[in-house]
Amino acid sequence: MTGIAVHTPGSALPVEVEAVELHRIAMPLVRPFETSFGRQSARDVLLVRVLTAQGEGWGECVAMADPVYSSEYVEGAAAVIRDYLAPALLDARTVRAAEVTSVLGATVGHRMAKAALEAAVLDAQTRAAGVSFGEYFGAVRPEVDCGVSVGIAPSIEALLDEVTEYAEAGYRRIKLKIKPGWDLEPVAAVRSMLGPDALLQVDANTAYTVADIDHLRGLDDFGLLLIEQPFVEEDIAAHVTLAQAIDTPVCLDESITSTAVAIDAIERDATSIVNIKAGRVGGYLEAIRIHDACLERDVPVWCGGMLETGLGRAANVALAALPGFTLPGDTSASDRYFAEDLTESFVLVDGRLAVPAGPGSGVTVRTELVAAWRTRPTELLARA
Ligand code: NPQ
Ligand code: MG
Repeated sequence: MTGIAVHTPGSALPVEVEAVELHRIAMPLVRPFETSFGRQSARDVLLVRVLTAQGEGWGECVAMADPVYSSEYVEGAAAVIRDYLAPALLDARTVRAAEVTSVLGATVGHRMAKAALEAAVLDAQTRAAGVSFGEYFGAVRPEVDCGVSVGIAPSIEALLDEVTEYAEAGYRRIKLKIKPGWDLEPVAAVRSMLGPDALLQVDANTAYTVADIDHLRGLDDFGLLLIEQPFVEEDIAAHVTLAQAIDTPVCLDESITSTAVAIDAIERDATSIVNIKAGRVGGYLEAIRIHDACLERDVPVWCGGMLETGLGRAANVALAALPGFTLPGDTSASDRYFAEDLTESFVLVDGRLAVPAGPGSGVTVRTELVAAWRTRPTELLARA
């Protein structure tokens, strides 16, 4: 088990929240990213800044522009923060990051929106205490092994070119996005190009049904680390059926919305590896509880990614430094997605990214870029 900030009692001091700001920006992607739910060519990002008596804190909301990965989306997240979550936080006045979930508890769901607020409070609180996210979370390593997620390509040839580029950059694991009509053939081609020892996995983002189980069994020929989320998020039973039918380990992403759901899915043998994304589960502190529950049950975990800017990436890298994160994450370098990052850029060195060591998230939001990339006026939310 890891303990939150066991060695740093001062990091648990609360902050006094005075205002919340919402910032909307658009960042062009270096290449379009295609998954079974669509093709993205820019990242529409909602940033949250909390102003507290102890200093500022920034958080990134990972919701996408459209509700296609999960039910949350950027406009909806901004609305629920404006109308429900920020007022609750401002009403509480004095709050610790560990209390944010209960302060926001009257609102059901909206985990990505809640996670962004919790991250901002966490940043303000740990910055004020001079403690890094890594220290606060219980990181056990100074850098983390990185993988890369590769979108659906226009052709096998284009896919092999893209994978070659990432392999040459030093990524320690390749993940291929798959969907019906783009699965066995691209996976076979990449496996034969990389050789038998390369770490390779696939992610279906819910594109299949139980009728596809016989077909999916064909993936067993390719020595994959895992198949991620083949079926709809609510259908744990379908994943149990697949896990019984296939040798490739099944790993849930979209389905895992809380520690309780994670434990249930593990106990039912629906998932033998877990993808942890803080946004999907309502925050970094819930993500750590899932990590702890998995570690206790010998279930390996890895850190997922949502095309975060350097701000969210910094927190993900700190999370991925916890002991149970034994598989490379989707914690790719800044240049995998963006020509210029919102913070200091994350650079791959020997297939790894360094865990930021400075206070809070350890990175600085470049406010001149927030201004340059802004797509909506800043919203200032303060006590009435
Ligand atoms: C996944 N991420 O593991 C996701 C899903 C995903 C790195 O594969 C814009 C914003 C586009 C968020 C595409 C990776 C996205 C996105 C895919 C998240 O399922
Ligand atoms: Mg996924």
